[in-house]
Amino acid sequence: MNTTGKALRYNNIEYIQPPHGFCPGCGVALALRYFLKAVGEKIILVTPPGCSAPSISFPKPSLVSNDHLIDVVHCPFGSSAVFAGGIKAALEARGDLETQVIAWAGDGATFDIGFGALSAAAQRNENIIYVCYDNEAYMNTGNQKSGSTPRGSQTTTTVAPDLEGHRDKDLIWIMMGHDVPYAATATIAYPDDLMAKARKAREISGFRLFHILTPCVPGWRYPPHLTVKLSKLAVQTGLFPLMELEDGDHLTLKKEGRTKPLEEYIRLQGRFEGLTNENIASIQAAVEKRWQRLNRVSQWQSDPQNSPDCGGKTSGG
Ligand SMILES: Cc1ncc(C[n+]2csc(CCOP(=O)(O)OP(=O)(O)O)c2C)c(N)n1
Ligand code: SF4
Ligand SMILES: [Mg+2]
Repeated sequence: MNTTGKALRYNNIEYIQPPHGFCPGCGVALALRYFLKAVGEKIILVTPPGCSAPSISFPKPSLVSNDHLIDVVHCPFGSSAVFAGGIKAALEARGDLETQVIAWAGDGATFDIGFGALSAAAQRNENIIYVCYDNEAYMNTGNQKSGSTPRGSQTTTTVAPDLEGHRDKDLIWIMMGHDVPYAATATIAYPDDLMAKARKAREISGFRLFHILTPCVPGWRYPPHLTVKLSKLAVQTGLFPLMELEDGDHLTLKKEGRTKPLEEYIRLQGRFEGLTNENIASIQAAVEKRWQRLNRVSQWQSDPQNSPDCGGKTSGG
């Protein structure tokens, strides 16, 4: 599936060379593989502490392009966006307008600890691509809850899932409030869609953000062969909508394909162990609430008569 409708232009080069440190079945490794296939030439990757940083650097640097190592900068945990913005500004000052600087940060580094830096870089419209690879917890340190951990999921810091007290943090919605040129969600179950969006983002200047769902085998507690299936189910159950945000507020929401019950996704993962049908119904209600909010925005744009500004009626002059 390719929701952008654009012809694909990506290559067959493998930019991640063994040995690398990702676990078998790691969703982050697949996301990075596809992302680099789309934008792998002339890049600098900035990555904070998290699973990616050690996995691409130990036992040896493993990101390779055209027989040379891709430049990777390991930055402090809370500063990926501003670090990348600084590098891009320095390149531009030296006359290099071509090299893309990509921040590649986990959900902890994005939703929580790097949130201020992310917001500042987005507001300044720094000319970078920011990717949040989201495995929905602090996985490199053993699965602590992050601002992206879903309702009902167990972590080492949330023994009893707090369903009623939980509040979501919607990264694309937050980006809408920053008037960014481009933001998109993607999953590794739809690589054509992911790569087409990455190619498209490469052609845009200013701040661009990706939110990519990346299942984690030990953290989500499932067998490694289910990584792609879970990524697909997250979309098919409506938990992780595929969408694109352009020019600050033009939201394209992929509405087709919501065909599966939430339970099918939840019951495959040990992190949701013990949830009752009632619990799942309450998660479903939260999913519907989010869809209603996203739908309202995408409908205002496709049908101005539905705009809250005109009370659902044409003004009539
Ligand atoms: C300022 C700071 N606090 C804590 C840590 C310890 N630390 C290293 S990786 C990590 C988890 C990162 O989580 P996330 O950003 O979600 O990436 P993931 O590990 O899930 O890939 C933590 C807490 C650190 N390196 N620096
Ligand atoms: S712990 Fe999870 S996110 Fe980290 S490398 Fe392993 S599978 Fe990937
Ligand atoms: Mg994480």
